[in-house]
Amino acid sequence: MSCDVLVKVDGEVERPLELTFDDLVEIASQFQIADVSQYDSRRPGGAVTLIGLLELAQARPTARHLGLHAAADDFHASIPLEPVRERAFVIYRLDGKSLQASNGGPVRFFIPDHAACHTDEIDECANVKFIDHIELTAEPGYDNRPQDEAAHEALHRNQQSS
Ligand SMILES: Nc1nc2c(c(=O)[nH]1)N[C@H]1C(S)=C(S)[C@@H](COP(=O)(O)O)O[C@H]1N2
Ligand SMILES: [Mo]
Repeated sequence: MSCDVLVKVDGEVERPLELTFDDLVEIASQFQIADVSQYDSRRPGGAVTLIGLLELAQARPTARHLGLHAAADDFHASIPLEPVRERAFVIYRLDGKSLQASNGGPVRFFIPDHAACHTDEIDECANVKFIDHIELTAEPGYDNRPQDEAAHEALHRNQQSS
């Protein structure tokens, strides 16, 4: 199981990555967050910082947007990179194991101080669960986050949480 690729990082990078659980665990400690509940008490788990992934992948200066793709439920967001570069992280572990789907695992993108849903490009809806692909792009990419209250409510009605 730990040899399965959980998330790939590609696009405007010098060194595309395909990361397994073990690869994530082995990322340097300066890029690890042992417990993300310090940022949001409702979120348990450990994470690696986005900046850590960008350094590993050697993101190019042309990388201006961040594509967050969840094939599992076909949910996608594309957000400007600069405002989240230093603060976003991906949650991937809980109690030494891979993060469960009930917590958005195996890999969940998270911006600690996000805006309320659809009030900003960088909103709570951009905290994409089940991400399998992080794509750095020069231009804004595909985004199917709900656009308005009705679409948002319909989405949440189909989900277990929130
Ligand atoms: N893959 C995926 N990620 C998703 C969603 C989704 O439907 N699918 N919903 C988003 C929306 S609209 C919100 S508000 C948050 C909710 O996160 P929570 O369920 O952990 O509270 O997850 C976001 N991430
Ligand atoms: Mo949302």
